[in-house]
Amino acid sequence: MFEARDFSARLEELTKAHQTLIARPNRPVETHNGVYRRWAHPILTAEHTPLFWRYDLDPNTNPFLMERLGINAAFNSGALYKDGKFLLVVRVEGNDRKSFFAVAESDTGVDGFTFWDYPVAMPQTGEPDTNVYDMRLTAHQDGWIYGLFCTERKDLMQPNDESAATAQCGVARTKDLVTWERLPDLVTRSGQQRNVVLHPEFVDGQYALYTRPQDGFISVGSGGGIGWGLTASMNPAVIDREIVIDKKRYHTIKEVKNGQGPAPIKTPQGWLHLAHGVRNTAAGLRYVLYMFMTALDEPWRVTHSPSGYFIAPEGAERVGDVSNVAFSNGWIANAAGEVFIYYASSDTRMHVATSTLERLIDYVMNTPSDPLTSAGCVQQRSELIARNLARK
Ligand code: M1P
Repeated sequence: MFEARDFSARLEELTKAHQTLIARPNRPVETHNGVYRRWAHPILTAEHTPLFWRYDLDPNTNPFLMERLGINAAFNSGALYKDGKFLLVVRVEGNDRKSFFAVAESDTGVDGFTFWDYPVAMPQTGEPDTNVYDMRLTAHQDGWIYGLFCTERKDLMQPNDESAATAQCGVARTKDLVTWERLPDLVTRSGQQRNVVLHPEFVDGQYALYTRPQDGFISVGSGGGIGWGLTASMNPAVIDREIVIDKKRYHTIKEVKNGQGPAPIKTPQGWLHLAHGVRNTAAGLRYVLYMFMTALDEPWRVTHSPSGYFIAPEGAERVGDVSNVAFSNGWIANAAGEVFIYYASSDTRMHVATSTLERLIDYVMNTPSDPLTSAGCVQQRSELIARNLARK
């Protein structure tokens, strides 16, 4: 049964627990692989959302202080550093399964993330969104901050299947993450789109987008791979020609599908990319993160492609609403060359891992690529072993 507590005592208890959670200092995990360090605590969870989003705090209408509008998850966040704050545009999902965007800010980038009072009121197009998620933020050369996200609607071609959906790329822009101007959805020749990301600079005087063409909602079919296309305007954004620059490939971490993560980071050596790759297993799909680099003057041309995954779900990260998923659509590189990699685990919570540009460039440029066969991998590893043993 319930403990006999009055409304105000229970509210005080809830408030204290919430404040303690938000104020909990984070710390880097001791062991690391030299490439990045994970931090011990998730930086955002459903429990981090304000109590006043979830509870009716009026004792007259909610005498039992019940949670009225529960939050199920906080994950897949876009990221931006602005005016001295680390800002995440978080995919928050209610118990009703609908996602929405909400901004959380932190002074440190690794802890203290606090949600702004109100979620983002995203304007609609003529075809309202049923569900929106996974915003990629790009501070573009044109002066706007763009948010590209997935807009999901019922698939009207399959009227008898209530689970049939279509995915397209929604486009919005802002100067402050508070007021958003909604632009028309991206138009491409592909049936559906998800994981679309705006490149931060003009290319040949045009806006450049990383795309993820797909035939179906979950299955990419003959599509898949990270695509690339140019559009003269973002209002509307129309891509006539889409090329695949990073293909899905048999018996790799991206054999089923892949998708660009956040917008790439410019470095003197090339554009650093973070992406997710998906493979099939007897237990379902497994999502991991991987990196690659493209040429500075030709951001569509892959120059370096380290083998295997960069981050895979580990320990408690492996379990959640959609288990065995690591997903990232946000990272921040600061002026000191530190990189904050924001990733979600199992469609449930947000984490941070930190590295430096120097280390990530070294990782991407000097990690050998995937030999694609067991024999090739044995040879590659044996060469490493031989070099190391020769040093003894
Ligand atoms: O459930 C795992 C991920 O599935 C989708 O990613 P993709 O389009 O690559 O399959 C997205 O719905 C993403 O939000 C989710 O984390």
